[in-house]
Amino acid sequence: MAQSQWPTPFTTNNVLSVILGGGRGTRLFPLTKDRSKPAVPLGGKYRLVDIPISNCINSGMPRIFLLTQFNSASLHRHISQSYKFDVFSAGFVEILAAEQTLTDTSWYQGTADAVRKNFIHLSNLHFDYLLILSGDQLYRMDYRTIVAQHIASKADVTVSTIPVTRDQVPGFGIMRMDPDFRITEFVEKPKDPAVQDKFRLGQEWYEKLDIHGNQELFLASMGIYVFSRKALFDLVEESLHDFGKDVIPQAIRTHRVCAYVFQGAWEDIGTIRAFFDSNLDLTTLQPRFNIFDMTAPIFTRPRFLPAAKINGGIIEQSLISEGCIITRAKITQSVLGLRSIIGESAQLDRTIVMGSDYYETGNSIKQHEAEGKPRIGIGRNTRIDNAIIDKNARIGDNCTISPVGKAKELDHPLYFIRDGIVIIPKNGLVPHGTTI
Ligand code: ADQ
Ligand code: ADP
Repeated sequence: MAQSQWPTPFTTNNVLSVILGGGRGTRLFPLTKDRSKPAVPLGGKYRLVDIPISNCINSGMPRIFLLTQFNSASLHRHISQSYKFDVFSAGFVEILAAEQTLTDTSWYQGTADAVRKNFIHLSNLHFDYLLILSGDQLYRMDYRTIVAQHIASKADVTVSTIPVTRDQVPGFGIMRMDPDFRITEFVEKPKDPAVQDKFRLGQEWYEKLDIHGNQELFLASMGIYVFSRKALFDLVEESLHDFGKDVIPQAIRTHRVCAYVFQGAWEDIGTIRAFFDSNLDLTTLQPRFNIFDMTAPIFTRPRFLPAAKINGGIIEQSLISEGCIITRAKITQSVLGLRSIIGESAQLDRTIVMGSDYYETGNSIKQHEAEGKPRIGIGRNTRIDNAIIDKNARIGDNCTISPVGKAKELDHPLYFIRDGIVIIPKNGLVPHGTTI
């Protein structure tokens, strides 16, 4: 893996970070039905937004704005209870939700518009460089290296990039660069193979970037940008709504825009399939993303929950979070979130159970039983595969939940299927004996 040739900058006090927390969140629906995208639970105990926030903190850049279209209660609670900075630190995480003002009644029109609409909040603070980050990616990056390259190369804008294969090209902004890493052409999500051909990474870059093999590669934007202060205010004009579609293609014509090449593990987790696969990958023997790397920990809300209690059963390659209670169940390649209750003889395979926000009281359980309704958690003898069970769901006894033999996309009063994965929504109820 090529090491950066750029020195670490002297200070990071001059960097401000903005996390793009999500538009309407349609690609992660129904996980975003009752919450904003940054608040979607990840890896059993984290939330999506913990990834870029932790990267910022670990990079010594703790002044963070989180832009979101919709500020859910769970997001607000999570941010205010997780990120409490010392009085002597300049650190903060501030949520800026799309707001209607007397002069502007529209919501964010896109990523660049979201940043521009918050210029008033940014311009009040001291910064020389603005780091713009996406809110739905799983990776670990020391942002000091990209900022250092930005400064050393005297760029106005630096775009973080990663080599990708041709099948991935239609999902990304793709670019060409000159020998000094200056971006000369940029096209957003090209579908036409003839256009794609023009952007194939030249062989001379393979040695320079220490890439082995002859695989055809393209340089993709990761949606992570560094802007120098003046370039930001000059370039992000009212008529330009998105960074990838509008601002970057325009900027390469008038400003010095450079590429920073990142070669670590990086995944976009903005769709149900990508989100599901990335969560399950955490359960493998050698996950692409290492949650156990304590040199750059992933921070989240500290909770005072008891250890998980396992009353027997078989558990293979799974993540079991704090506060779970599992009774003689079989759990394989699954992620169990906080306070998950798994009933006797249940079988879970390739399933994400997000857990629950609270433990149900004995009275509530009795009352539900009297009404023939399940308690929160997974019922006895229930079998589930390839599913996401969102928080506080009540899954009855003797149920079967599987996408096998069903449409890849489906809306049903009890559940949804997206990308071939069954999703039981937050607070959902699946009666005893149901087959899905
Ligand atoms: P996309 O991921 O398709 O492409 P986009 O939908 O603009 O871009 O989302 C980028 C980030 O901004 C996401 O985290 C999203 O949730 C957030 N976002 C979107 N609209 C928002 C809004 N109105 N308010 C706040 N946040 C918003 C981009 C680039 C490509 C690049 C890929 C890499 O345009 O060039 O290759 O990211 O993933
Ligand atoms: P976590 O980060 O632990 O997932 P959330 O912030 O999403 O937690 O939700 C936990 C919150 O759920 C607690 O702050 C608590 O206020 C709330 N809660 C506690 N008991 C109940 C209840 N009976 N019904 C609904 N919400 C509850």
